[in-house]
Amino acid sequence: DPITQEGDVSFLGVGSNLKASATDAASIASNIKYHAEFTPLFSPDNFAPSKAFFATAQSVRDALIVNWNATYDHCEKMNVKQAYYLSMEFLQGRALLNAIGNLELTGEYAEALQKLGHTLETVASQEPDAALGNGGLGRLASCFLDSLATLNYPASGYGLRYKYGLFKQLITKDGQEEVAENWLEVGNPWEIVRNDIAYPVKFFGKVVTGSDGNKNWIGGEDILAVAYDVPIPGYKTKTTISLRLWSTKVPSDQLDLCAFNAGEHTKACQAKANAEKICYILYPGDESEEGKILRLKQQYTLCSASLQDIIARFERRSGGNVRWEELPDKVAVQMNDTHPTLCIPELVRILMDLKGLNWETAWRITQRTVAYTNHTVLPEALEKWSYDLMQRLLPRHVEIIQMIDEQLIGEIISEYGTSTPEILKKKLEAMRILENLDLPASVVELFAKQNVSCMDETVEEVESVVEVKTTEIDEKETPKKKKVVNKEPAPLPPKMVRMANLSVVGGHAVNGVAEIHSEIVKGELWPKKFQNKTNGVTPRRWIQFCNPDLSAVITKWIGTDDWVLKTEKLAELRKFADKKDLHIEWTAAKKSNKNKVASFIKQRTGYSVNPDAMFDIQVKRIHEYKRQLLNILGIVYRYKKMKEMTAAEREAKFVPRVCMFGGKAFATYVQAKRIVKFITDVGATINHDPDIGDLLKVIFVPDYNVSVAELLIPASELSQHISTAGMEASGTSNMKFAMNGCVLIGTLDGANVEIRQEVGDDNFFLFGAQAPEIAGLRKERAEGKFVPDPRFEEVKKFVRSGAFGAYNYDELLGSLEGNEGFGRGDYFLVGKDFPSYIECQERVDEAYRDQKRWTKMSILNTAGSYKFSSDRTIHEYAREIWNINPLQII
Ligand code: T68
Repeated sequence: DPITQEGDVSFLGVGSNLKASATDAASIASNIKYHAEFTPLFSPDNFAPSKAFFATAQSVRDALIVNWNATYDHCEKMNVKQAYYLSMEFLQGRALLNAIGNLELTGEYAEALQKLGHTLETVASQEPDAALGNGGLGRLASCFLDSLATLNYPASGYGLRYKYGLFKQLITKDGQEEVAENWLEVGNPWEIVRNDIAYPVKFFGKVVTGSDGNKNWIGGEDILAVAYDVPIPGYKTKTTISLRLWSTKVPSDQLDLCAFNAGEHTKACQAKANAEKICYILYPGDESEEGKILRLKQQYTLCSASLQDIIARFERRSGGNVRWEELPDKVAVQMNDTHPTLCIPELVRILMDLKGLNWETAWRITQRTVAYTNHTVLPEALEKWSYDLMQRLLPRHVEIIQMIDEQLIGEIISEYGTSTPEILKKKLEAMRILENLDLPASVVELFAKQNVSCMDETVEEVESVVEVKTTEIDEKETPKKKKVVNKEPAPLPPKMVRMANLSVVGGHAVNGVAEIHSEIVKGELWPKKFQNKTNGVTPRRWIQFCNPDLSAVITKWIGTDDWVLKTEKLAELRKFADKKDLHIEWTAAKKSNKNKVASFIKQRTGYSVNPDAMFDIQVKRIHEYKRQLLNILGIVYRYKKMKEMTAAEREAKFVPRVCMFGGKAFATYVQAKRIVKFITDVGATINHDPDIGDLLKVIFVPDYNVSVAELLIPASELSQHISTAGMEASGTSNMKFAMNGCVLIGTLDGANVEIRQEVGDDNFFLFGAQAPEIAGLRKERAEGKFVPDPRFEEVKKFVRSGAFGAYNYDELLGSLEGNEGFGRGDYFLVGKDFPSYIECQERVDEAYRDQKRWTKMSILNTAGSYKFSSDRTIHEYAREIWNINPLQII
C-alpha cells in the first residue's frame, strides 16, 4: 500500500516475493520494506527519508552482491591476470543513483519509492558523500573503477577506510573554516566488513640476520588491517568489482589488562588508540615528527596489507604450485602517484624474506609487476621522506631501497660512462633515489681522480639559498627564496628518500596524465618506460546520471543511448549543430539545470541569482597555480568598469553573469585561504550594490564536493581552467564541463590542449602565456624587467583602497608583486596574463550576446568531448601497461 505519511508503519512485514535481483517496481518496493524492518538502523516507528535511504541502499546492495559474487567466482575459477589500483584517495561521492543507474533500474526505483511515499531524489539526497580524497587524483581513481567494471576488466581498487572524510567547509566572515566530516556516523550501507580478511602490519623494530644469511624484520609495533569491501557495479553488465578499503585495529591480545585493572585506563588502551589513529583522517598535518610518522604509517599500511592480500590470492589460485616468476603474468599493480611507492620495497621484502627468493629474482619480478602514474611536476609536490625517519619506522625497507639505489648508480654509470664526470655527477644527483647520501666508495674514488668535488655546496661557508616553508607538503605556496649569509658552516643537508625516483626505477611503466604533461615528465634513461595516458571521466556519472535532461536530448538526436558506452557517437551531434529544434531543446535542458542551481544557491548562501544570466563557474581545489586570483581580479576589473559607466553603457557592454567559485583550501595553506576570503568579500560588496543588480553576482559555493559538482557542472555555460601554463598536469573537470555543453576559457595547459584540439579553436577561449615561455618570463620578472599592464595596477589599487572592506590584503596582493616586503615575485604570472585574460573575457561577452552562436559552441563542446571518457583511458592502461583482458562472463 502506498505510504503517504511518515510514521505510518502499516506496510511493514516481509515481502512475499523477496528476490535479491528484483527488477520491477512492486518487488523492489517489497525489498525496501523488508530492509526497513529487518536490517534496521533506525527506530521502528518511522519511515523518514534517512531510513528510506538505508532500506533502499540495502535492497540495491542485495542485487549487487549477486553480481559481485558471480564476478569473484569467475575470476577465481579462470585465474586471469588482474589489475590492482592502489590509491590513498578515492573520491566516490554518492553511490545510490549511480548503482541503480548502472543496473538500469532508475525508473523502477523511482516508482517503488513513490509507492512508499517518497521521491527518489529526496531519498538519494540523504546519502553522505564518500569523500576519501582531495580532488582530481582521488576522483580519477573513482572514475577508473567505474570504467573497469563497465568494461568487464578483472581489477580492483585498494585504499584506506578513513573514519573522517575530507573536512566540511564552512564559509564565515573570516573565510574558510574546517569541520570534521563524520561520514560513517550513521552507518555505511555499501560496505561489507570481511572479518576473515585481516593482515598484520608492523612498524619500527629491527632487522636480524639468520644463520643462513637471510634477513628477518622483527617489528616493534603490530597492528591489523581489516578489509572493508565496497561493490563497484559496471554499467549494463553484471560485472561488479571491489574497492577494498583497509581499516586498522589493534590485535586482540594487546589490551594491557593489568594496567586497565590498576586504573591506568588510557595507558591500557594506548595500543588500540595508536592502531586506530592510522585510519582517522586523510593527510594528517605533518609539520610535527609525529605527524610525519603517521602519514608514513598510512602509506605503508596501504601497501603492506594490499600486497599481502594480492600475494595470498596468487598463492591460493596457484593451487599449491607457486611459480613466483609468473606473478607478473597474474598481477599488475598500479601506483596512483607516489603515495603507494612503498609497494616496491615491500614486494621485494615479501619475495626475499618471506618467500626465500634471491635479490635478483625478487627485483626482476617486482619491476615487472609494478607501474607508476605521475600527477604533478611541481617540484615542491614531489614526495620525499626523511631517510632517518624511514629507517626507524621501516628498517628493512630502507636496506632494500639502498640496494635499489646502488643498482641504479651502476646503471647510470654504464649509461653515461665516466669520461665526462661532471655530466655523470649531475645525472647521479638528479636520478638517485637517496639524496645527500654518500656515493659508493668506487664512485667517490673515480671523482677524486678526475678532480670532481662530491661535496654539496651547502656544506661550504657561502651565501646559501634557503627555502622558507610556509605550508603543507602537497599544496605548498611558492617557496620564498631568501638569501642568508651563513657565518657558520651550514648543517649537513638532510638525507632524503625520493619517492618519485624510486617509483620510476621500480616500475616497468611510468605515465603522465595528459600529452603536454607526459612530455614534461619524460626521463632520459629508460625512454621506453615513459608513456602518456590522457585522463578521462566516466560519462555515466558525469553526463548520463547528473544531466538526465541533456542526455535525453542527445539520445533523441543521435537516435540511441549507445553513446554512454561509445562516446565517439557524440561526434554525430556535429551534424545537427545548426538545427533550430536542437537549439531549442538544448537550451531548455541547460535552463532547467540552471534553475536548480539558482535554488541551491539561494538555499546555501541566501543570494538570489538570475537564471537568465550567464553561469560562469570555476570549481577546483583552491591553489595559487590554479589562479582563482586571476579570475576574481578579472571580476574586480569588470566591476570597477561598470561603476564608471552609466546604466545604459553598462548594459550595452557587459552580459549579465553569475560568477561562481567552489573549492577547498588545504587547512594549513594560508594564501589559499586568503583567496577564499577575498572572493567572499568581493561577493559581499558586488552582490549588494544596487547599481549592479543582476548584471554581476559573485557566489562562493560552500563545501564543494562530488555531489555539488554533479549539480553545478550541468548548469554551467562558461567554465574556467586558467592555471599557469605547464603547471596543471591534466585537469579533469575541464572534461566534465565540455561533456555537459559548457564552453571553456583556459590556458594551453594540461588536457585543455587536447580538449581544444577536439572541440575546435573557435569553441574554446584561449589566452595567456604558453608553457615554453614561462621560465623566461619568470626570469625577466625576477630581473625587474616586467612592466605591468596599467589595468592590473588599477585593479590592485582599487582593492587596496578598501572597496571590498577593511581587511588587509597586503599579503595576498603582495604575492603578485616584486620581492620586497610581502612581495613574492608573482611566481604564477597573474600580472603577466591579466591583460590577455580580460581581453579574452570581452570576447566571451561578445559571443554570449549571440545566443545562437553560443548554443552552437555548446553543442560542439559536447560533440568534441568523446575522447575524454575514462573508458578510453582504461582501455589504454589495460592494453599498454597492465596487459589484462576483459572477462568473458555472465
Ligand atoms: C591532480 N593531482 C592534478 N593531487 O593536479 C590534476 N597531490 O591536474 C590531474 O588532473 C589529477 O591529479 C588527476 O590526474 C591531485 O589531485 C593531489 O590531490 C595530491 C594529494 C596529495 C599529495 C599530492
